[in-house]
Amino acid sequence: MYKLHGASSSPFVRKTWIFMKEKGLEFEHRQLDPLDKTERFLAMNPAGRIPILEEPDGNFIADSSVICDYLERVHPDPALIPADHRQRARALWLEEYADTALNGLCARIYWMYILIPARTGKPVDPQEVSDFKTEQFPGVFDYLESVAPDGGAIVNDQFGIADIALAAAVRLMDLAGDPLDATRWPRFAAYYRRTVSRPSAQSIDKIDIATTEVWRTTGNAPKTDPP
Ligand SMILES: N[C@@H](CCC(=O)N[C@@H](CS)C(=O)NCC(=O)O)C(=O)O
Repeated sequence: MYKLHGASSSPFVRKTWIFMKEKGLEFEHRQLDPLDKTERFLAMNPAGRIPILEEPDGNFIADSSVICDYLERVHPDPALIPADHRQRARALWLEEYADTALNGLCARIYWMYILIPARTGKPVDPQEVSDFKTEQFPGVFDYLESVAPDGGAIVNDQFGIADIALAAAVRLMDLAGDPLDATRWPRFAAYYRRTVSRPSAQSIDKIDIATTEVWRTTGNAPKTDPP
């Protein structure tokens, strides 16, 4: 059976998890603290980042985008990355945008609510959050609002990697307790809610919430599981 290594609060772990569930693949999840760079961790991924996929024969594959692309080739049904060249480029670009520009915002919100207070003992500063959103959110969320579908999926109405990556990042804001403003960005917010209501995404909810509680109370990720 596959093993998926990584702290489940990571949007990149979440993306890979949802992708594997949508494929109907069985796997065991192993917590792996991304900040605890043990020899074992660096042997799995010298870049010291999560997620890492462990194959049944002990082969390791790192990086959520590489893992998803690999699994798409090994398990082509159901297709989650379009075969058409142009649609594939669009889907992978949206995945990249989710992993970088969007994740940068959502992760910052998560840090402001969960990690910074846990590590400094200072409560969240609502003015700082509000200033950050006013300055940074429109550039990304106005764009996503303009491309979000009214119903269905974002690329060729075929659910896949772009929908998963976008939702995996935005979920950080739910976990932080400050969900995306659905009055300001109604179409994107409704589209996001459709993705996270899928069984594949709901299957990680409990562990995500539990992992966030560990970050909130200790300032650290859950301890790395044994191999
Ligand atoms: N491009 C990578 C990004 C992975 C990544 O940055 N993961 C973070 C956790 S969300 C990490 O492992 N950080 C550890 C570190 O930067 O030391 C992917 O898609 O897997």
